[in-house]
This record gives sequence, structure tokens and C-alpha cells, in this order.
Amino acid sequence: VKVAVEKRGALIVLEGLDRSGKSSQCRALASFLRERGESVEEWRFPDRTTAIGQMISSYLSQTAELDDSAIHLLFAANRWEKKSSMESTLRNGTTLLVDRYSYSGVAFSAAKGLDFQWCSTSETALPAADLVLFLDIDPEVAARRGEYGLERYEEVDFQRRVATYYQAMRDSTWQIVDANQSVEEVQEALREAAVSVIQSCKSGAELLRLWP
Ligand code: 2DT
Ligand code: MG
Repeated sequence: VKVAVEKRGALIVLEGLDRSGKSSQCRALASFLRERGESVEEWRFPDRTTAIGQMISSYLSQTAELDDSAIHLLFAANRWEKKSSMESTLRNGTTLLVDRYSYSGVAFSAAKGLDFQWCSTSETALPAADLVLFLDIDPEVAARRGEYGLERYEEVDFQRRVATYYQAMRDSTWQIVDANQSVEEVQEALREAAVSVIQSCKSGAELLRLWP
């Protein structure tokens, strides 16, 4: 029996500590893919443009205090409010390049001491990334890359704990890229992995769900 193959876009997530280079690599990767004729949208979480996103933004800029579990759930809700739009974009054949996703959600909250398993539950059944591009950088090196801003979490000891939880989430969809390399070398590694996963999604790879 022949089944119609759906040519969907790929869900590609960039993850890594603060100052690992995610945002600029994401931008460069998007232009590269567009030049190859791919349909690509760049997203980021938190999406600070929504009502929930504005609450998160005040929390991050330290103008609001919130219970750790409450802010965790707001970060998750900020993904849930985009779920149907994420899915329809992918089904329309557009690839999403997402700067941070559920992996940040779990790693940062667990690093505060919240239960890892509990943190994962709020992500259950969201679309899983087809590819997680993890920009691997030593927290000390990241801190030296530029002034950490005044945002919450931008502190070396905390980032080191975040890194251990990222490590615990690695699976076969993760590609670990050494972010100590030059900008060009990092970009090269990202391009190869992205092109290959976009191809397999066009060939009908199923969209999976977090976290089985
Ligand atoms: P940016 O610096 O990338 O704007 O991120 N964070 C992010 C969480 O704690 N939980 C989440 O679910 C997400 C997506 C990571 C702002 C900070 O928010 C953290 C850094
Ligand atoms: Mg930041």
C-alpha cells in the first residue's frame, strides 16, 4: 500500500548556554538555507511578544519576582500557546529554526533545584525537535565573551549547573557542536546537520513528541 508522503519542514532547535553564539549562528543558518531555496522561519523562546511572554520578560529583567514553579509553567505555556502555529507551519513545508525550546525550559528550571522529571512533564506532547544543535561552550569561556547582561541566570556557577542538565537530555537527535571553534567552523557544522535533517523531513520522517 502506498501512503502519501507528507513533505513537512524540519523543527531545528539551537540550544546552549548564554553567550554560546546561538542567536547569530541561527541568523546565519537561516540566510544560508534561504539561499538554497528552503522556506525557513526564525523563532525564539521565550517569545516575549505575547501576554505570557511579557510576564516572562519582566521576570528575566528582574522587575518581577515569581515562584520558581510558576515561572517554569509560564515558560512552558509560552510554548503551548505557539503549538498549533508551530505544527501548521511545519506541515506547510516550512522549516523552523528555533533559538531555545523545551530543553532550555528543563535545564534552567532543574538548575534552580526543581525536580527534573516534574520539569519535563509540562513539555509532554509538544513537538520534539528533529535536530537539536547544541553549541557546546565552557561556561568560563562564555562569560569572558562579553559582559553578561543584567538578566537573571547570566552567572557562571548557575550556567555550569544548567550545562549538567543539558547533558542529561542528550539523545540521538542532538548534534554537539564545539562552540570554541571560529564562527565559520561552527556555522559549517550547523549547515551540514541542518541540510541533512531537512532532507529526511521532506522524505517523510514523522514528527515526534516530547518526551516519551
Ligand atoms: P534568551 O537570553 O535566549 O532570551 O533567554 N529560559 C528560556 C528558561 O529558563 N526557560 C525556558 O523555557 C526558556 C525558553 C534561558 C532568556 C533566559 O530564559 C531562560 C535564558
Ligand atoms: Mg540571555
